[in-house]
Amino acid sequence: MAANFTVFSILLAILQSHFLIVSPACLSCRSPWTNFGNNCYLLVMDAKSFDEAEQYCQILSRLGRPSHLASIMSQDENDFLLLLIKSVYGETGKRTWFGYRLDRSSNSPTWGFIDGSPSDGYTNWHGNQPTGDGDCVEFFESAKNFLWNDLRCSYKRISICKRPARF
Ligand SMILES: [Ca+2]
Repeated sequence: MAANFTVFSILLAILQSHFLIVSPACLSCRSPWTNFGNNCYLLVMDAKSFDEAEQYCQILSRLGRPSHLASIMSQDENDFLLLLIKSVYGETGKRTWFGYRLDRSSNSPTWGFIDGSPSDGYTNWHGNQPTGDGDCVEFFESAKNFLWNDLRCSYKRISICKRPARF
């Protein structure tokens, strides 16, 4: 009986370790994508214009998991992206495109996330931004925060793609 119990314990341990290895959280983002919440993020280090950066992100879409320049819905998500960029570029980070721009399709232009996320909540503009000197938005490190600045979409920046994680 004791031997059977030992065998059972070993089998249980193997099963537990197996399920830990294949749990969805571990498979949700594959390198070089990084997981945060329900999404995966990719730092694209080739400097591109805003439109080039968005086109590149879209190429990385998968079935049911559209990829776009990243929307930023909270300070936590903003802070995560700052850490991601600092992990490559050091404490001063680097000026980076994300998926926020001025939509001029109506008579009254409005700022919005290009992945369609609701844009009536979180923003993190620097000082007196937006100053109206461009329709696209970068963020840059300032006082341990990652603040937003509008500028011309043709400027070349590194960028962040975002797509839903696998479940
Ligand atoms: Ca500006």
